[in-house]
Amino acid sequence: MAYRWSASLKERDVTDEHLFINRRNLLSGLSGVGLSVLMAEPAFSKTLEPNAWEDITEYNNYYEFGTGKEDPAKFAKRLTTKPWSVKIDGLVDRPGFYAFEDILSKMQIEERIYRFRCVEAWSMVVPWNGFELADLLDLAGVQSNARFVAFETLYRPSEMRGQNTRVLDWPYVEGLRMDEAMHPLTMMATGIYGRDIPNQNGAPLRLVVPWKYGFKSIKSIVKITLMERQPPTSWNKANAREYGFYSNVNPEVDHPRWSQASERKLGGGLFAKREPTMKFNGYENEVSMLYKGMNLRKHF
Ligand SMILES: Nc1nc2c(c(=O)[nH]1)N[C@H]1C(S)=C(S)[C@@H](COP(=O)(O)O)O[C@H]1N2
Ligand SMILES: [Mo]
Repeated sequence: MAYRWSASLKERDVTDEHLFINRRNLLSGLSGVGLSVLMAEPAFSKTLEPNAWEDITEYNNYYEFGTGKEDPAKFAKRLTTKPWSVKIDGLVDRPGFYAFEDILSKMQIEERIYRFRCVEAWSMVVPWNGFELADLLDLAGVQSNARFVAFETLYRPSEMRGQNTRVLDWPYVEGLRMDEAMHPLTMMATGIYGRDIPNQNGAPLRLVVPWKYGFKSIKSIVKITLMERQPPTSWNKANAREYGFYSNVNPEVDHPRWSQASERKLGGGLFAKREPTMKFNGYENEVSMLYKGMNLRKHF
């Protein structure tokens, strides 16, 4: 528990439109483990109207299955996700292979409705099911000198046709700073709309970091490593000028090739109006303290 993130979440922070809290749980303890029962209830706000199942599962980025938005839905079906285990290693007390079924049985599955903002300036709202990354890391026991978390996607070219091309350096890798990883908004998703997460969305478990651009939310994770040094990340390796380590959603810092000031929500049709993008994707109250004093233009 020692490394669990604990901000002084105020009720006005957690009851705003972005994160609906189960009040009973909120009152039962904002300290320590109490944060793991932050619950997202069905959102009422227009801006958090969940997208349709089809929007969420038929328009994807998952380069292991091709670079087209329709490729993952077409080609991810043949991916075998049973059995599955996650290797947790590095600076942990209990390194080893954690079977997916065992992880599930130990985690408290909740539903959280999050806005999801892709770096390509589209967004959607997804009712995820899953658990906090912090709870998974607690299973392994994070050591005090760990400062970063590295993630790795499955490498299996026989089932992932895109891995036979060199469009990215495989396996796909991502990383978070320790406090980002322990933040209660950071989750491991195992479902959408109460159903198992489809292969194209990252079965059987993928990261969701709602205040960062979509590519940070790495899919089909097989390895998590706690480390002292900042780990490499796939998009930063592919193009360091365009993709930094932090990749926080920020309308004030444009991508070198396009504006990040606005976005189009999926499913609105051809004439959908663009909406202004919000700092930290609308989760500013919850996460801005993590970046206090940092120059976000430099650390983009
Ligand atoms: N392993 C892996 N994870 C990945 C990607 C990928 O190509 N491979 N694409 C990322 C990008 S760019 C986005 S926008 C999101 C898309 O998630 P979704 O298809 O569930 O909407 O997944 C991210 N996670
Ligand atoms: Mo993306």
